[in-house]
Amino acid sequence: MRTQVAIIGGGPAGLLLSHLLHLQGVDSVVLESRDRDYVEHRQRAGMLEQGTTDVLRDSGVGDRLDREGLVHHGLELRFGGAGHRIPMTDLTGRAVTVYAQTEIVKDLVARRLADGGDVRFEAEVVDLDASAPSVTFRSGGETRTLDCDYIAGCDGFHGVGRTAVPGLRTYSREYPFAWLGILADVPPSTDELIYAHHDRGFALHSLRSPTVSRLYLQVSPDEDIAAWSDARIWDELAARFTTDDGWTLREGPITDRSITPMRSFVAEPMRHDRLFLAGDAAHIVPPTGAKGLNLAVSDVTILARALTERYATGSETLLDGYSDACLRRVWRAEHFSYWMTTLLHVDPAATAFERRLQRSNLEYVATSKAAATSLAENYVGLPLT
Ligand code: FAS
Ligand code: PHB
Repeated sequence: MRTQVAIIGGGPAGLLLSHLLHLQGVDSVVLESRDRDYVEHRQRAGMLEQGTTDVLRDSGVGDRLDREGLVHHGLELRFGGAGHRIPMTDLTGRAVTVYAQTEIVKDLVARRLADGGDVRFEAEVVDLDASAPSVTFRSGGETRTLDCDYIAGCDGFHGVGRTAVPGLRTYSREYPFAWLGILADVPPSTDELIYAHHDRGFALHSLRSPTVSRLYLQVSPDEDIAAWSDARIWDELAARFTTDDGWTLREGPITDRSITPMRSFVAEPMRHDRLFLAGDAAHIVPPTGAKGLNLAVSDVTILARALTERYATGSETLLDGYSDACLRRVWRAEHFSYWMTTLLHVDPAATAFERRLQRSNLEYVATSKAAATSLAENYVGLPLT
């Protein structure tokens, strides 16, 4: 088998790359180890930067996003029994959109297949050669080889792509907490996200639609999810969102729950020979800054431009600059995600002095226009240059 670009992984990064390349007449094959149903229903991100919605809309897969996405112009920081709104659009002129990652994946799979795209599910890549280049995958009990000009490793944190880069430099931080995330069939109790800092721990009220809420609780990294009954989850959420003015949290049936570890991770370089890493395959951010999915989109937008230039003009200038171009944006998002995480979570090992500094930081962001603008600018996302 042969194609121009072999794409490992059918998550948002791999599917969007295949779509953007198709629009520029560049062929690709997407190899995804899981089945379609699993990939389309795996609960993950839900907050889109302005740049991400622009890329999806401009590339023709934004119709349902425009119909069903919820545009937000602000968010709330809640601590000390009171809420503090950050008016992001007033401060930056840009907005964010709530639209679940599951829906983006469904839109991209449907569009790729409608355009005659070669997206193969239950096709696990078991080996790759970044210089040949070629990938070896198992599908339907057979082992096959796909020859190509370039390989895109869009296979997430636990994929094979990164293992094929010799001399990789990695940078990481593990956090002493995790997130217990739930999906609930209850109308959201807020029309903008609430990031709550409470002595009992962090909590986030997000949403998926006017009838479905998405909420997160800070728990310990080795938390046993079986120890959390629905009643305990709602009680703990209500406690952490408490305000002096008696704000109430609506409760309802919980339809999905999971625990997500919190880590920061960056692998450099994001290119080795004819192999290019993108998305979670190269970097992980704690979800507090809502950057994971958005970074995956910016990586493949930069990679699609570089591959398109290569096929259109023969020039490899943008390909040679790919890793540096992505890493500038990655480290900005890493810092912002680390900063939001340490601003809002309770670190069990923090000293009394550090807890007071954290409180002062929260009050500064809630009262200083300059500090609020910095948060807003990073949250809505810096323009994709
Ligand atoms: P993905 O991990 O989405 O996709 C990689 C794909 O490659 C997967 O489908 C996998 O099955 C496939 N694959 C792996 N190995 C393969 C192989 N050998 N052969 C073929 N295919 C292979 N971000 C937020 O902003 N908010 C959140 O709430 C949030 N929650 C998250 C919860 C979890 C549990 C995780 C892991 C991440 C979460 N994120 C969240 C971040 C998330 O949105 C990621 O940034 C995003 O999925 C990255 O997309 P991809 O890079 O495409 O990787
Ligand atoms: C989500 O809606 O899943 C979400 C939103 C914002 C975050 C993390 C997750 O920071």
